[in-house]
Amino acid sequence: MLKKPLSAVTWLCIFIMAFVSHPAWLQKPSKRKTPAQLKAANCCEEVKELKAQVANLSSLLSELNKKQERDWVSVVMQVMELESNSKRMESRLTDAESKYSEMNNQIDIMQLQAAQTVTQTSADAIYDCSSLYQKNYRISGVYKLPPDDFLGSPELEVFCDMETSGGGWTIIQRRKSGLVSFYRDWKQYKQGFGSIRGDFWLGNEHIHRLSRQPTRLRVEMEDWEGNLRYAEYSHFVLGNELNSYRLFLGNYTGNVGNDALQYHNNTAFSTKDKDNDNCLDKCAQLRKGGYWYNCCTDSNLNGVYYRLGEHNKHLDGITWYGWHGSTYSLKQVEMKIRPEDFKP
Ligand SMILES: [Ca+2]
Repeated sequence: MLKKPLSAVTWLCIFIMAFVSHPAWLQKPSKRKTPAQLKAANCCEEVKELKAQVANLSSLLSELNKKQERDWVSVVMQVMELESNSKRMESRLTDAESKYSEMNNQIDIMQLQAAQTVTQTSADAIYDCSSLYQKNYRISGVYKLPPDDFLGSPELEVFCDMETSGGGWTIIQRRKSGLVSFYRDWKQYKQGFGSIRGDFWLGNEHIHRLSRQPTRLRVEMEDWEGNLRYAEYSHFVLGNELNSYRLFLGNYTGNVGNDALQYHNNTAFSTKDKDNDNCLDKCAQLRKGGYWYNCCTDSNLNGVYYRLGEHNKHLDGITWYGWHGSTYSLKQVEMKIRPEDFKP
């Protein structure tokens, strides 16, 4: 009887059994490695490991860089936000300041109206030299103006010119002896200084108060040859301290050649410690006075008093460019004011 050939399934089983018990039969026979080859293989492993570490570090570094960049952008954004906030605050402050100044002006006007009411109802109200003149005080000299509750003004000593061009003038500035320095600071110009019978500045606060009613300004000058000239201006106003005692002038009339005050119109007051001029220079320090310096002068009535012989050598003297030029310092000056509607 013929032996039954083994079925395919049986062969497969034998093959699997053999593979499970001797798996090495299927693998390639391993070659024997030399020591050099082993060393190279180890080295290769180390290089691979190092490369992996380097790659790790690089990615860490790039992550850090990105984070730093993000932080930096956030800091810049914060700074920009702070800057815009501070600009907003600044503009709000400017708004508040201008509103305050406006309110102040309105209060000034109300006070002036109240004062005028008092003047109309009280025959005794004395406001300035012109009111003294109307009460028949006709001699030029020193007078005491009583304090005024409505104006909030203290008792004030003034020098009245009751003769020139009809009289009634309150003198706000005089230069004639050269004994008083006019190179003063803001506070001194605000309050006034000097001697009422000699050289003096009445004080920006007083001049501001006196010019709240429609006022005229008259400037009288004398040179070292004895010539007399004058300049007169309608609508003279001195702003309040918030407006840096800014000067406003109307039309010029007079006989002093060219008008040398118009250049200073609509200009703030400057002193050696407060530079409000329209110049990079500090005009008050260059011209050694307190004045409505523009950039810098066409006149310098509060400049240095120079005596004969020295009077035509300096730029910081008491000058009026329209008459004797920029280096001629005058012998005498008087600035005086009175109400626009004054009638002698
Ligand atoms: Ca300046």
